[in-house]
Amino acid sequence: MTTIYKNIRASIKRQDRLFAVLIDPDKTSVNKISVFIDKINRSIATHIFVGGSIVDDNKTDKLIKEIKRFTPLPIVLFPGDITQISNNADALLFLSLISGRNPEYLIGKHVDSVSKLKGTNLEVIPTGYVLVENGKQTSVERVTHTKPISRDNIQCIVNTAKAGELLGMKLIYLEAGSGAIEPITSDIIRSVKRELNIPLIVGGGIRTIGQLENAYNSGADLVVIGTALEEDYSFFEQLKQEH
Ligand code: 1GP
Repeated sequence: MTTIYKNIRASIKRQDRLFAVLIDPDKTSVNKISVFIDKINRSIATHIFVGGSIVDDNKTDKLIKEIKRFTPLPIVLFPGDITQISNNADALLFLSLISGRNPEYLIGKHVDSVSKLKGTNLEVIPTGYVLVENGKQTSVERVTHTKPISRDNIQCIVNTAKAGELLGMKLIYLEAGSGAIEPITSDIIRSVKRELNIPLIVGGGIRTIGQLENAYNSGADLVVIGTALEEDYSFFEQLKQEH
């Protein structure tokens, strides 16, 4: 099954804006999830991403089962580790950290995950994950022992994203890091988008409607917000669906 990716491509063709709320199982209580999901359901969200850099074993699976009870939205794994792979999700961003040079996060974890993936029905979407420096060290850097690409080196960011596409990846995810001080800049998004023929995801540090709009207007096809919504549910008020 390749429904989710096909739907992403079809939505982009229609010039729809895609929006994912990121839920980090380590920061989210299963008991309170229904209230959060209700807010997501009433918002412009088209996808729910689930994952985090460091998550205790089994938390992800339990949380996804609970999320599914309350929403029809597709649940896409955005895993920091193999332990976060859950057959209860709909799809998996099979992330390769192409901004870094740590073989474990380029191919090692992927090889290790194969036997686990064999037993699932997950739609696996190969995704080039590009970490861009944002002014402070992110948990992705700490966990993966990789350096992000300097935000001033736009050519290197563009070439990295394009190399991902040429390697056959189906999505590129430009990441400033969860809770980043500065989101990915318009210049970077625009420059990457110009060269890409595959959908572009942008996330990290987006806290305002202005920053969200800016990401779309610069060329992001799907924007991800986690921290800002986790910390302040009232932000959902500005993300309501228009009826
Ligand atoms: C992190 O891109 C996501 O991987 C979302 O970042 O938590 O800063 O919204 P925030």
